[in-house]
Amino acid sequence: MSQTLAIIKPDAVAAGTAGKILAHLEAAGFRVRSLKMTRLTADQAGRFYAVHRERPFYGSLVAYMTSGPCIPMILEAEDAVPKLRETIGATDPAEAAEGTVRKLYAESKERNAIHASDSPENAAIETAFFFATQDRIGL
Ligand code: 3AN
Repeated sequence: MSQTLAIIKPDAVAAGTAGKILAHLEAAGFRVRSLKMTRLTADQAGRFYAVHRERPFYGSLVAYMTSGPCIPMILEAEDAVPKLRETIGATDPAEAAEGTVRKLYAESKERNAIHASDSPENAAIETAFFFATQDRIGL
């Protein structure tokens, strides 16, 4: 078993689809190991997306990610990182496969409902970003 980090983003929380997304993830075979609701500060969102700092959409991305509460969570499954990326679908919902979380629930390429770590290394970094050691269940 391995773990990865997901975030149900502010658009989905505001739209009231967080519960449906959680049910979708559980039905896909993920076990929720830790979960909380939090509202990112601009500093936190900026650090979380530091890799995109030079991109034209960075300011808008930080504004969106701080626009309301989000729900970070630790998910566990076999090959959790690639399995979750497949379950959520492409960044742009217009390009996401049928039945994926983003196809079903994302509004746009920016407001795309859910984040998932893109490598085991980033999963470890992003998990530590949101959860203290005592809140990381199953490690
Ligand atoms: P993913 O979330 O699929 O790993 P990344 O890491 O390329 O995609 O992008 C991080 C976040 O930045 C996306 N989830 C989305 O909210 C936003 N984003 C990515 N590309 C664009 C874009 N071209 N225009 C606006 N927002 C974008």
